[in-house]
Amino acid sequence: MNKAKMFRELLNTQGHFFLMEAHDGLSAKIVEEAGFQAVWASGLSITASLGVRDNNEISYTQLLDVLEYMNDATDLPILVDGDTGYGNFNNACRLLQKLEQLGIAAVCIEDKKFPKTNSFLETKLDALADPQEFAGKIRAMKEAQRTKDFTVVARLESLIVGAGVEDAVRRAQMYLDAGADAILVHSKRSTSKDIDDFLSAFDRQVPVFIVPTKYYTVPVSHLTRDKRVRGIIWANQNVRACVTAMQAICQRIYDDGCITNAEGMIAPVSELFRLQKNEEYLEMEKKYLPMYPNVSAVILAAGGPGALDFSKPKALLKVNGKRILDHQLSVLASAGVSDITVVRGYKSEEIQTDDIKVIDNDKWKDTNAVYSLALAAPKMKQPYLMLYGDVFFKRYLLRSILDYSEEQSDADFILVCVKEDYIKSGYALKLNKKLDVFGEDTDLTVTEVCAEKEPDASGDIVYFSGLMMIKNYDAAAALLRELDLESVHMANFIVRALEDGLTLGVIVSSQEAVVDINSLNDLMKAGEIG
Ligand code: SPV
Ligand code: MG
Repeated sequence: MNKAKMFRELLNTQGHFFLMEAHDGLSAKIVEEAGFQAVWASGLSITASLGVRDNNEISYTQLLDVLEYMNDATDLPILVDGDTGYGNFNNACRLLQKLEQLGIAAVCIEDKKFPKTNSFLETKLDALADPQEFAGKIRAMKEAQRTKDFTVVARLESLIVGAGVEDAVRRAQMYLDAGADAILVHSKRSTSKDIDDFLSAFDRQVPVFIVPTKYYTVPVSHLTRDKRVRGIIWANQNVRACVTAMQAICQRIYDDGCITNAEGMIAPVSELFRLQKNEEYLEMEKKYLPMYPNVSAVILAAGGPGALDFSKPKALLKVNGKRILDHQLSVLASAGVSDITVVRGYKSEEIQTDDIKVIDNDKWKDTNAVYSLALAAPKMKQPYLMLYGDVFFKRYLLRSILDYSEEQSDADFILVCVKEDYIKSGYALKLNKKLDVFGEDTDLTVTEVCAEKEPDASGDIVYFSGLMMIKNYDAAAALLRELDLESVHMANFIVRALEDGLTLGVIVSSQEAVVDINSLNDLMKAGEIG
C-alpha cells in the first residue's frame, strides 16, 4: 500500500493515533521501531538539527533533501510540516507535487505569512495570513494534487497569536470549504482550555490534529474525549533527546580527556550498523559480488585463552555479541567460501558448528599454529585460506585477498601483513621494495624473514597478520612434511618456503582492519572495527 493511502486509513479509522517527530533518516527509523504508526517531519526539529532557525531559513529543496532520506529510512507515512507552503499558492503547489513525487503521505500548512517564525515565539496578531489568501492556497494545492490519497492538513494559528476561538472556527470552515482534508489546531497554553473551547465551538466532522507540546500534562484520555481528535503529534521530543544526550556525552569526553567512561553511555557501533541495515548489504554481497567456490579455508583455533582470563578457546570469545569464529565463518560465507575446516585443540568439544569440518590437534599445548596447519594441509585439495582463529579480520580484507589472488597474483602464497608491529605473534618480513605511502602497492613479495623485529625505519618491513592464501597447496603440503613440526613456528615455514624458491606475495592492510586478540582491550578494539 502506498504511504498516502496508509495515512488516509489512519485518518478514517476510529480512534486516535500518535505521530512521533523525526528530523532525519535515523530518527525516522527509530520512530518506526518504537511502534508508532506515523512520523511528524517537524520544521523545528529539522532546522534545529541543521543548526539554523525555524524561520524559513532553509529552502524548500533543502527540506526535500532531508525528507527524501527520512522517507527512504522508514515504511511509515510521514506528515510533513510544510510551514506556510514556502511562498504563495504557486510555491505551495510545487511543494505539494514534489512531496507526492517523493512518496510522502501528507503535508500540513499553517496560516501565517511567509517567512514564518516558530509558533512558540510568535506573538504578533498580524503574523496571520489573510484567510481568503490561505483558502486560495489550499484550493490551489488540492487542484494541483496528482495522486488520489495525498492529505493536506490546514493548520490554524489563531490561538497562537491570540486571535481567539471564533477566528479559528471561522478560518477552519473556510479552509475545509477550500478542500482541506483535516485541521490542525495549535495552542501554546499549558492547559488544553483553548483546544477544548475550539472543539466545543467547531461543528464540522473532520479529523483534527493537535500538538500538546506545551499542554503535555493534560492526559491523552482528556484530549481524545472528542472523537474528532485523531492525530496527536509529539512534535519535537526526539531532537530534544538528542540535544540532552549529545551535551552530556561531549561534556563527559571533554572533561575526561578520553572516551573510556563514555563508552557505556552510548549505543555500540554495532547498533549503528543494525540501524543502517548492514545485514541487508551482506545478503546483497552474496548475491552480486564474485564468489569463490573453488577456494576453501582452514581456521587454526587450537590454542588456549593465553593471557585472557576466560576458560574457552579464543575463537569463541565474543566481539559485539558475536563469537570471533562465527564472524570468520560469516565473512567466509559472504565470499562464497563454504568448505571450511577448523583445527581444534583446547576445549575442542566447545567448537562445534554446523557445516564445518573439524580436525583435532591433540598436542595443542606444546605445538604452534604451523603444527595445526600441517594436520590440515594434506586434506586440502584446492587453493585455501589460512586464518588464525583468534585474529579478527575486517570483511573487506578477505575480499581483497581473494580478488587479488584471482586477478593478479601468481604467487604461491599470499600473506596479509600490516605495517605496524602490533601483532603479538607477527614476524618481521622484509619486502622486495619500499612501501609506497601514496599509491597502491602491487607486486610486493617477501625476500627475508627477519629474526628480530625491528622498527620500520627502512620502509620495507611488514608483519604477518595471520591471514594467508595458500595457492600452491601441493607445495605447502610438501614443505610441511619436511619440517620438524613439533618445534617450529610459522616463521620457519615462511623461511623454508623462501629457501625452496616459492613466491610469497604480500597485501599490506591498514592497521584498523586486523586485531590480534590477546587482551580485553583487543576485544574492545575488534568491536570498534566490527
Ligand atoms: C514543528 O514541529 O515544527 C511545529 C510544531 O510546527 S511547533 O514547533 O509547535 O510550532
Ligand atoms: Mg513547524
